[in-house]
Amino acid sequence: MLSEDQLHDLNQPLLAEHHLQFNYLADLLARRGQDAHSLILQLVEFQVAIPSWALGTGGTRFGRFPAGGEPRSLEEKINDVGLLNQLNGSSNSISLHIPWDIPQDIAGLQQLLASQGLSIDSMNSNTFQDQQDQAHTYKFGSLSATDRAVREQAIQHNIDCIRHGQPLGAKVHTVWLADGSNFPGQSHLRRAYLRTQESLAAIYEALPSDWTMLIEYKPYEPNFYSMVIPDWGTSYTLCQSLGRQAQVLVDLGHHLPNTNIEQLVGRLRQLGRLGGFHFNGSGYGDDDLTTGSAKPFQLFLIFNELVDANQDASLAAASVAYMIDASHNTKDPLEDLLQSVDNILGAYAKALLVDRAALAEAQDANDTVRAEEILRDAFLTDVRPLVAEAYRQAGGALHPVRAYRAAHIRQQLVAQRGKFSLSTGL
Ligand code: RM4
Ligand code: MN
Ligand code: MN
Repeated sequence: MLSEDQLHDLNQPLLAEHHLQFNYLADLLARRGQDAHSLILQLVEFQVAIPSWALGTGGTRFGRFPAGGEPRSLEEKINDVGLLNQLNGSSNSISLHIPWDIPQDIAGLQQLLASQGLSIDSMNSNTFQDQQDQAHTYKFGSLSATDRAVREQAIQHNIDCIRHGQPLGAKVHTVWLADGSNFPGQSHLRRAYLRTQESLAAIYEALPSDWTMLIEYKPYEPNFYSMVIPDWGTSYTLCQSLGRQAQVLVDLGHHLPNTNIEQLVGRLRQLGRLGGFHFNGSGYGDDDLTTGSAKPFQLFLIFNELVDANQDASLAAASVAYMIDASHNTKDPLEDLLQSVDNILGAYAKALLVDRAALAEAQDANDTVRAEEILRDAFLTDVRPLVAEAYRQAGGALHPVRAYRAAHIRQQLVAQRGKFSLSTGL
């Protein structure tokens, strides 16, 4: 953990320049009728959960290059998220994947979470890998399997995830289903859907009344001919059949190239079924790169839809769970997460700047150029001083990545945990 004094000292050399930039931006925004301080409050409030499996280096199927000092236990993973949250004040919860993170010492974990000001975001089930002591294989699917015993095992695993999360205060269960088929004819497509629906209904039945069940979709991988839940439409129909506590989860990397993600986000929000996000960057598919690294404009457009919907009085308020779902091979995973959160907050801040009244006017008048210019004005505003000020007001570092490096955090983690410690995950 970093001390308050350390954070203060890390910020000190950056303060003069920060004030200069912040005051300039605040004045500029004031001229446009926007109040920097109320924007900052919204940024401080915005929290992005960190998945336990992003704290170690993720590999590709070709190789893995560990960073050193990776967390070896759930406790160490929580400590890493605590560190991130100290640096940016924007990551106050952690998502767990079962069985990678089966909680053992419940009282100890509760205490650790409380001492770090963290909570558990979501429980995530894993029926895409076989575990050693498992009776039945998921080679041919889990919730959609033709064999009832396999389905029952997968249902039970999901229920166990919920049970593991309850004493830790989790309120969300996320299902990502790897089920599908690799060859035409291998699986009866409609029946696979129906079996999945039935299995999900059994899990939903066990869901506590104050929990949400998030259903993720993905068009390909690990199955390449068909995935049982390939798209948001399928996920949406499953949620509809389950009940109000079931919601669609949008993982930015789970779309085919060129999908208009912001549009489907808007649709789901309008339909009252947008339950959560897995943020990551993607060039081709499930690449799990740093959020907003290659397509910052797309990330901005997604936030633009979210902010627009939130300000639309005709839509019911939605509680959307925001999480990063990334897995890095080349970067220090903690630096990557700090960058992702930074890009997410930047996109959100820019979306808050959009002049919505002027945009609506331009849209109604079919003034294409004016409408696009309004979005560009917001997108091209350098909001970094706003985000930095939000970090500072939350007690964090003006520049989290720089502070992380200046405090030699990775070196300390390597010294504590060793050069070859490996975190669970992909
Ligand atoms: C999947 C999906 C899930 C995540 C696993 C590890 O591609 O994104 O959300 O739990 O990876
Ligand atoms: Mn995901
Ligand atoms: Mn994924």
